Amino acid sequence: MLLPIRNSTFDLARRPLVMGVLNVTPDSFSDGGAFVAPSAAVGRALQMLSEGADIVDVGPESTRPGAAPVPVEEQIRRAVPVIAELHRQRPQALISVDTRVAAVAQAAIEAGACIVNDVSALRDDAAMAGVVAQAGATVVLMHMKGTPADMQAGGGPHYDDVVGEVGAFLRARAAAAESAGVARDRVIIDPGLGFGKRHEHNLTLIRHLDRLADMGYPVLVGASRKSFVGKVLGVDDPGKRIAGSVACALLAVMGGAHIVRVHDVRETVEALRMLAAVRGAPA
Ligand code: HH2
Repeated sequence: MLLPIRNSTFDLARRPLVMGVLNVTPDSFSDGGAFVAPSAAVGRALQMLSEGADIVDVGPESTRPGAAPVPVEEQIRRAVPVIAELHRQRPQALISVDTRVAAVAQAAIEAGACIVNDVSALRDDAAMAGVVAQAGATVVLMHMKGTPADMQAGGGPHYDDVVGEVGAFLRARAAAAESAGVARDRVIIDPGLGFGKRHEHNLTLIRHLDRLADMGYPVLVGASRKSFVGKVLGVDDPGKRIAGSVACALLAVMGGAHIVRVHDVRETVEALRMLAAVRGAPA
């Protein structure tokens, strides 16, 4: 499967891509506060690129369960200097912005971002699809049931067939993006692990990822350090969920995922290189 991003085309059948998480927030669930200073954030981005990240995903708003929305100006103030400086130092690097707000996406694109990672799948801001289409940006459409404020209330929502329902939602959101002018080949879909899902739903989605991969869009999976990993392992500290997270990234790629969104880039890249070697890919 081919994925154009900016002026390059990536052959996702040849190699999955690794998206490194860079949260420029004070309150993200696993790395909140660590990269609020722009220089620390740019340093972390450069480190992730040197460890083999293909994309750096800059997030100015935590979407952890219960998180409150962050005002637009504050999101721009957090993200734009980091994106601009990273783009200045590494003009070829693929930078994504993790936002649900069109004005933030627009400012990020002007600063050098080429991917909009919208966990609301273009639903929260009516202007978002137009911003993506106009810029020719690539967009990540993620499934979420509810909002970050309420999605895990009572342990999470009910599904009769979680894979089928997530797939139908993503198909509808991809159609909406395309009718707003986003090119079909610039759309990436994501089951949204941890976003309005009970424990078993997250595991079921990873087990049946092939059904989402069969939809014909590149599939991105973000399992990294999430609570369901901690729950399986009995590990409360998100920073100590690395092995479980790497296992999920491998399982996701083996199940058909094309892009994995991770905090622990070096470990994930090494695991994926082992997978490629065993599968017989050229070194
Ligand atoms: N997960 C998080 C944030 N953004 N975007 C996509 N496309 N897929 C995901 O699974 C996803 C995402 C949550 O993780 P993190 O960014 O580490 O935490 P926080 O939202 O607290 O900043």
